[in-house]
Amino acid sequence: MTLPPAYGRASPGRLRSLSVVFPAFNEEDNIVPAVQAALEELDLRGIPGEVIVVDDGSRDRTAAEVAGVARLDQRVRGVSHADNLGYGAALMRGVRESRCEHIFLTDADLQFDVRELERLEAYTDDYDIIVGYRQRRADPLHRRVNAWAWNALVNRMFRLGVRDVDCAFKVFHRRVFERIGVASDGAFVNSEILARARAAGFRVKEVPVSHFPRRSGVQTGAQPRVIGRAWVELGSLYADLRGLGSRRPPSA
Ligand SMILES: Nc1nc2c(ncn2[C@@H]2O[C@H](COP(=O)(O)OP(=O)(O)O)[C@@H](O)[C@H]2O)c(=O)[nH]1
Ligand SMILES: [Mg+2]
Repeated sequence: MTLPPAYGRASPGRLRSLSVVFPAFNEEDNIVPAVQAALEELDLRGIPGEVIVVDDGSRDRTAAEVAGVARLDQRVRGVSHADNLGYGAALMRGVRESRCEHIFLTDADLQFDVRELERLEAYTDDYDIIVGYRQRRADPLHRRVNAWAWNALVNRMFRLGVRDVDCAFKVFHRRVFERIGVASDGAFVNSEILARARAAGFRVKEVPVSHFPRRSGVQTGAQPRVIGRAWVELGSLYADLRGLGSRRPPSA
């Protein structure tokens, strides 16, 4: 499938084509409803597009479930990592696989309502990046407190200027990823993308979105392994942006 960038309606604030990217780790109960909701949204709004699921070494039936829906709808594509490489690695794999003019990065765990894409779409003509922020975050108190501190820290260190860095409801024009390179394989990826995009001068708009409790599957965002990796990647980016890094900056 090749989608010409100018395909579809030309009215202002409308998506001409959209790649929906779901990173998924052990989401066998959530992934099919998540993909179906995305397809319905594309259909309802008449947006040509594709849905890409990056199964990041899941040990459950996630990949098989995706293969099932992909057989029924050719807009759906599943790619799998043999091992669990991390949230950032999966997200960026999805970006590399994507072919549409805009890229919608969201989660596969049904904690967001894909129908609220319309709120972000309204700004796609005037901004390169539109990010959601969770009006009322449906996570346990300790997660909300940690997230508040983390947001304050990364905003200050990298001048991100967004109130909910890790809100998994973001639309990017693909020119952003053609310009910036991203090195983080873990959960720090959201901060890195925004820091590099801001530094490159891309325009960012924030929009409120709803958030719902996870009904099935296990939340991994607060595991010590995930948090430890985010701290290491934060240090790498800081060193890189200050020109102290021993590693080469990533290429786009
Ligand atoms: N690719 C990848 N995705 C993950 C990993 N851990 C979680 N995810 C996905 O990332 C999204 C958010 O994960 P979740 O555990 O709910 O994080 P939280 O909402 O921040 O607590 C879901 O779509 C998960 O399937 C991982 O190790 N690799
Ligand atoms: Mg979640």
